[in-house]
Order: sequence, then structure tokens, then C-alpha cells
Amino acid sequence: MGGMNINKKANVVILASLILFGILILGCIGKETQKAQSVTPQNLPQDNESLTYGNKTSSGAESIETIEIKIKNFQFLPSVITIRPNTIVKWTNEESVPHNIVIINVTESQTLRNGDVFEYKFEIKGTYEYHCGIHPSMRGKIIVE
Ligand SMILES: [Cu+2]
Repeated sequence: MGGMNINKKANVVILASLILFGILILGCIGKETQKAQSVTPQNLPQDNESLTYGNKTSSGAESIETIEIKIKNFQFLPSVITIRPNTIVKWTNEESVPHNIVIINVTESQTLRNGDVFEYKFEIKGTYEYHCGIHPSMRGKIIVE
């Protein structure tokens, strides 16, 4: 009697293990099928969103704009711009004559040769006058408000 009992118990344990094992395998297959179905549609739009977002911002949640000013024919184009605080202004020298940017009481760029770029981020409200240090008659104004 005692021996039979142990055998029965052993059978029950084996059977239970097999059932558990089966459930585990089914569970894994089920999960994997679900994954394969849900990954593609869910992740694609998210990736696209973050790519677009990354292009617009350089730091933090607030988007930072960049305004471009061309230097051409001894002129800043446009010569007067109005921007919001924390906007980056980017000057590009588009002619063969070297120029530079002197923002009065703020900063001064290197000499910009053809194709060179100078960027400055205006964080504080105010009116900023600037000129070319090489050709002082070239003038411009940045209004931050
Ligand atoms: Cu100049």
C-alpha cells in the first residue's frame, strides 16, 4: 500500500509538471505572437514623432527657433528682425568679402569668410544693435521682445 501511494504521488507530480510546462510554453508562444503583432504599429509613429521633435528642439521641452540672416552685397538681410527670447540668430556670409559681427556691448564674431556662419542665442529682452567690424556702415538690429 505504501509503495503504491508513493507511485501515485509521483505520477501526480509528473503530470502536474507536464501541465505546468505546457502552460508555460503556450504562454511564451502567446506572448511572442502578441509582441510580433503589436510592436510594429505601436512603435513606428512614436519614432517618427520623436525624430520630428528632435529636429525642432535642441534642449528641453521648449522649442528653440533659429532665425537666419544673410550677409550679401555689404548688407545684413534682413537688417532688422524681431524675435522672442531664447531664439538663435545665425548669420551666414554669402559673398567673397570677409565680414564680422559686432553686437554692441554683447559679443563679437570671428572674421566670417564666404560660407562661414556665426550663431548667437538671444536670451534677454532688449534691442541689440550690431555692425560689421570691418565695414562699420553695415548695420543691423535685433529686437528681442
Ligand atoms: Cu563687413
